[in-house]
Amino acid sequence: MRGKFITFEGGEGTGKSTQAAMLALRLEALGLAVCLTREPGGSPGAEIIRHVLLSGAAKPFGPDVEAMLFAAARDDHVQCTILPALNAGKWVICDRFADSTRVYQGILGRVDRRLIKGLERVSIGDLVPDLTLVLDVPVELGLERVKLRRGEAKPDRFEAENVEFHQKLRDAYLAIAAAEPERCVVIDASGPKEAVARKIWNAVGARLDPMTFPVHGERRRSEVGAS
Ligand code: Z5A
Repeated sequence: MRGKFITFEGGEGTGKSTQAAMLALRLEALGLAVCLTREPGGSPGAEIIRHVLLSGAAKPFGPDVEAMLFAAARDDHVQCTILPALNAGKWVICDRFADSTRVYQGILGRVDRRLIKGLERVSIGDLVPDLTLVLDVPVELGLERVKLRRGEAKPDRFEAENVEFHQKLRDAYLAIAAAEPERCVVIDASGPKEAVARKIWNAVGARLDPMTFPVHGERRRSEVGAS
């Protein structure tokens, strides 16, 4: 049986990586096979492109070229990591996916919608997440978390943008979620990590019902009822 595909989306510091890892552990505790991955990256070729993008080396070429590079990375990631895992029955949890290109390059970078759509068609084809969790926090809170995490290190290419940029990001994610309610659930991620994880678990349970997914082993039963 093909696995399920869950993506995490949202602005900076909303807790995507933290929550993706927590969800992966929780699903594994049910006895499910999980592939935890991220974008840009998630496969050897895509990790090389990640370095080019996040270092800012591609910025001088403009948002069209950055969008093409994100799509090239995604194509490699989908072919080498995501599809093989789904076909092997694994639950794939991906920290950012195609919505990030729609928002960062399409809406913020003003890349033509037709180019974004065309790149999506070639990089993901008909692969649509079964569930997209859009983590939402006020911009100031997200930036504060990122600043705390960074310490003395330099902000990366996208962290360095101003507050107005991050507010537009937040609005764009909420607009995508409103337009595709069958795929997306908005999670208020401003509370403590465990409280956010509970909301996510409830959303995953309501949409994908992992308890009923066929698995072998005893660990799954021991988790039933835990919240
Ligand atoms: N990008 C793009 O432009 N186009 C694309 O198509 C794709 C990506 C796929 C990838 O950066 C960059 O690429 C990204 C968009 C762009 N822009 N930036 N910058 P990345 O992979 O390095 O990082 P990110 O995806 O942007 O993640 P993030 O926003 O920096 O963080 P996060 O994953 O949302 O949060 P976190 O790392 O889980 O948590 C941040 C800190 O907050 C950390 O210290 C946690 O311990 C803490 N945290 C988390 N949750 C909580 C709660 N609930 N309370 C308190 N503290 C918390």
